[in-house]
Amino acid sequence: MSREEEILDGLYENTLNGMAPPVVELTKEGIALNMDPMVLLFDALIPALEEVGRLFEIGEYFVPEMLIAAKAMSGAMEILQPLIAESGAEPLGTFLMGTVKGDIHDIGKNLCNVMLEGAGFKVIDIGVNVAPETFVEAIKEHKPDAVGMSAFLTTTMPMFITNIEAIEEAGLRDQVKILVGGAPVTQEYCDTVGADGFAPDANSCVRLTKQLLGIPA
Ligand code: B1M
Repeated sequence: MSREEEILDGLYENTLNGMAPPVVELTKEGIALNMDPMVLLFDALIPALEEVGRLFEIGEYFVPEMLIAAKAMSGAMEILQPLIAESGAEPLGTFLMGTVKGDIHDIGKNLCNVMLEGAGFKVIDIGVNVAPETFVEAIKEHKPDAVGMSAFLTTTMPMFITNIEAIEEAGLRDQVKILVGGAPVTQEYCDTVGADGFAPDANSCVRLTKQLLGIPA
């Protein structure tokens, strides 16, 4: 097995087991060996978190295990983020992004932000557990071209409707394109809440944003 393969295996295993220090070390080593940050992300880190979710679902992992795995992944993301987001060009537009009220999941949202920045958007991240009035205030303040809302729980997905209603009531709906996403969200659900689009992953989030804003791919 090559050192690169060992690094991917090590990243997967250590993220799965929530071992933050080796995840950081292996990420740094991978970068030093010129491995593609996207390979580290999509071939090791994200699959590890998917497995964490599966183990949680079948009752082998509990919240603390999910939490330390997420922390381990975040350590790697801090290193990878600036490498993926390097751009330097004039922004294509401004994207305001937040996780809805009641929901504190942020890894998927952060990954979308990194890819959007990498594609040339200016991203304003208003964090997690974002109340409808905070979305409205942030739209007034930052005047984004697009607003992204993430929800990762079936119980918080209905906040999309509440947020969109608040944006409509504030008279801002026609000034922004609204995208929704997150693990349990579907195109059908997107259609029922009146968003402009749904993207299943970070790459499609970039593609869809460009499409909605009329920016060539
Ligand atoms: Co939570 N959790 N969690 N969790 N957690 C899930 C989401 C769950 C699916 C696990 C499971 O049961 N298999 C489940 C939700 C079930 C459901 O409602 N359908 C769940 C649960 C139940 C919970 C708690 C309720 C557990 C409890 O307390 N009993 C609790 C809720 C807390 C809350 O928010 N109020 C909870 C807590 C946590 C932790 C805090 C421990 C931790 C989050 C840490 C953090 O984010 N900083 C955590 C984690 C880590 C997970 C799993 C394991 C991993 C999530 C993740 O980061 N995935 C997750 C299981 C899973 O998803 N397989 C799970 C990797 C990430 C890259 O993917 O988030 O899907 P994802 O994001 C993707 C796409 O969705 C998309 O692009 C991203 C990149 O490709 N995307 C968008 C995301 N946002 C988008 C926006 C867009 C477009 C695309 O446009 C705007």
